[in-house]
Amino acid sequence: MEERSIARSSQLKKDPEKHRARATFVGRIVGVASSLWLVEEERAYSQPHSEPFAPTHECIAGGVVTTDNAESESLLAVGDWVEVAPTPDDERRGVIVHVRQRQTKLFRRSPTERLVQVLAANVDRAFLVHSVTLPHFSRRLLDRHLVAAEQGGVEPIVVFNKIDLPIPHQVEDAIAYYRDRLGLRACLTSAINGDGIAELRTLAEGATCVFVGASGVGKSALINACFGISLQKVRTISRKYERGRHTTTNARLFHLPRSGQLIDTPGLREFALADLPPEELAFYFHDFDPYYPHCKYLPCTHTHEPECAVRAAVERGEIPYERYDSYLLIFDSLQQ
Ligand SMILES: Nc1nc2c(ncn2[C@@H]2O[C@H](COP(=O)(O)OP(=O)(O)O)[C@@H](O)[C@H]2O)c(=O)[nH]1
Ligand SMILES: [Mg+2]
Ligand SMILES: [Zn+2]
Repeated sequence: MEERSIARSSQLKKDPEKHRARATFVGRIVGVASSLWLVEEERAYSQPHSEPFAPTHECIAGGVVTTDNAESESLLAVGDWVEVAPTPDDERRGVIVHVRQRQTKLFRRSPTERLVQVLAANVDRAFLVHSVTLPHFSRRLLDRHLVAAEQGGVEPIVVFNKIDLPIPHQVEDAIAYYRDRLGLRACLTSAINGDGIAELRTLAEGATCVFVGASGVGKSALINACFGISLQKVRTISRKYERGRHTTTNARLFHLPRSGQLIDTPGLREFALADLPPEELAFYFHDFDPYYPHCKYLPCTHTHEPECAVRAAVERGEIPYERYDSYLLIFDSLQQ
């Protein structure tokens, strides 16, 4: 969605209250269709839902949109709470005039712009969806997902999907490591035979949850399985996903029957971390925590310093080499 052309708050420092006073309701962005933002009214959140969708207003971002969020972030994202002014003579339409402060967010570095791209805003949990095979499991991607979730204040839940297929040994080891050693909440699922779906649904209850993961891991299939109906198109794995279409804007929010929301996001070809100085990366690798105080030179980046306790732990096999390797790769990418 074209948002760079939209004037932001700086123009409006003079009289922001007057600008916002045009709004007649508060709503939440739940998706996008034909370049229009779909906004549900706030009252849709106070009642249980019999349908996954509530009625929406199709909104444009007004000529001027003020925001409580940083200028370096996406102006609008699915999950945002926005203030909307009506369009004369058409109550199903509207103009977004203001974006409220995001409480949490899941974000990455935009692959095309100098921008922190918010994939979903105001989410409580992130289901980090990885398939145990097809496409092959990537520890490095999971490590980046975990950092991003913590950065944005979102609780991570690792979903290992496609467990109906044979699980490679290294993936078994990884599952044990992330769940038992790192103590993360993990869920083993199959959208095909229904394993783990009830648990997934329980974990999503009463919260706003975003599903993120590479293309083809089964996000849409899992969401469909949670609802028991086909809400989202499930792609055939053989089809190449279209290049250049990694906007977040076809993310979509659905209401669970009792309470809670699920947000599906499109498969992302890249997931680069944003807004993270390299020297802070180690603080997100919690298996380094017990060793860090014993590094000789503090602060220590655990990359080249002599008598580094983290590196020693890797050499003794107490931290898996793959985990440290992924740290080094992310560290390098953050330095660029
Ligand atoms: N064997 C197996 N295939 C799955 C499972 N979940 C999804 N798939 C298949 O994986 C492909 C991609 O699924 P999709 O939901 O579109 O992935 P998304 O890109 O993450 O939304 C489809 O062919 C699905 O049928 C699963 O648990 N087991
Ligand atoms: Mg999908
Ligand atoms: Zn160190």
